[in-house]
This record gives sequence, structure tokens and C-alpha cells, in this order.
Amino acid sequence: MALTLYFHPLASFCWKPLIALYENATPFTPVIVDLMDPQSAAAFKAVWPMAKFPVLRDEARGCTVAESTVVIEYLDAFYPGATRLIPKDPDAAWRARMWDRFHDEYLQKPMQKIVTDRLRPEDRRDPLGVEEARAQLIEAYALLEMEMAAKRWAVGDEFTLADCSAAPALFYANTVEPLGGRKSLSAYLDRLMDRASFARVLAEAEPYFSMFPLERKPERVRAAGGSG
Ligand SMILES: N[C@@H](CCC(=O)N[C@@H](CS)C(=O)NCC(=O)O)C(=O)O
Repeated sequence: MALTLYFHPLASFCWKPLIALYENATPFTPVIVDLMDPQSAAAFKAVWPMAKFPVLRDEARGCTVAESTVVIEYLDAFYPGATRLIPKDPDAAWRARMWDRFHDEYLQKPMQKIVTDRLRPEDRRDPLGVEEARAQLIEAYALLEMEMAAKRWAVGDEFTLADCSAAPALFYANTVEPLGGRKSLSAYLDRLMDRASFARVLAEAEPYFSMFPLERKPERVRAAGGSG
């Protein structure tokens, strides 16, 4: 098989390309990287010395593709399927890229800050940084609640790159800082969880949820409640 994805099933950034691959039933070989295992970590570093996942290796084209957004751009360009993750329409394309950046910068990163702070030794934690990260999430929720009031997907009617990034970002953000009564955003998260590609990612990640370092573990429960 030409494509290999290096990833970990619990790692939020890795869910982005997994969703993209499942959307288009693109064949690939999954390689789970365990950074705690010296052999697995060394093998991964030989592919990508930064040792950050996800990373896609395309043997057929001789390319190593890092960064979750770029992996999706690459798949859309060289292994396109029925779901065009980067829309053909230039106006929809910049919107997809803008919301992808928004989800990564203002949801994923603050969520990651809150989670990784818990992995630090207790006397080296960063309470102010965590407080700022929570404030950032709440600010992003407020904007997205307005944005999603009239939209099905992040850019409108079509599922795109921006939804691949929203899914893990919102799912984990909701675990560390619940969406609360934000109806449009909760309904959007429910739609994402109902999407077959993301439902598969969640089902495959579920056995690892107990490894999540916060007391409140991720759960596959509807954010808005009911049938949505
Ligand atoms: N900007 C990168 C972020 C990748 C990233 O932070 N990956 C995390 C997992 S979600 C990782 O590799 N963590 C392992 C580590 O930092 O040692 C992307 O979009 O791919």
C-alpha cells in the first residue's frame, strides 16, 4: 500500500487526517506510534525527526508529509475522492482554510495546553496558562456559537477540511471545558459525531479514552442531548 499514516488513536491532531482518509475510503496502512516505547519512537523519528504526529508517508510519490492540515491538503490534491476537502470554489476554499486555522489555534491549542499541563510534575504546572487557555476556549465558543447558528458544516453545505479540524477540537474541548448551553455549537458537534468518518475515528479511539489524563474522560455522548 502506498500510503502510511503514523499516528496515535488518542491524539487529537491525528484525528484530522483519519477523518479525511475515512471520508473517501482512501486505502492506507495505519502505524500506531508509542512515544513511550523507545523502539517505536526511534522508528518514527527516522521518518520525521520532529516526532510530532500525524505524518503521512507516500512511498509511491516518495513524499513525507507532516502537519495535519497539510496532510489533508495533500490527500485532496493527490488522492481525491467524493468528498472534496478543499473546495474547488476559491471563496469556499479560503473559508475552509481560515476555519481550519481557527479550530487549530483557538480550540485545539488551548485544549492541548489544559491537557498537557496535567502531565507536568505538580510543582512545574502553569495555572495562569491554563486559566488563559480556558478563557480562550470560551471566547472561541462564543464566536462559533454565532457562526454555526445558520450553517450545517463549517463552510456551509459541504463537509470540508474545516470540519475535519472542528471534530477533534470540539470533541476534546467539550471534555475539558463543556460547551454548556451553546445550542448551535452543541448541535454542530453532534452532527460531526454522527458523520460516519468521525464516528469510526471515535469508535477506534474509545478503548484509549481511559488514558486521558484529566478526571473527566472523553465520552461518546451527544453534546446537545436528544436525537439532535
Ligand atoms: N501542528 C501539528 C501539531 C501536531 C501535534 O501537536 N501532535 C501531538 C499529538 S495531538 C504530538 O505529536 N504530541 C506528541 C509530543 O508532543 O511529544 C499538526 O497540525 O500536525
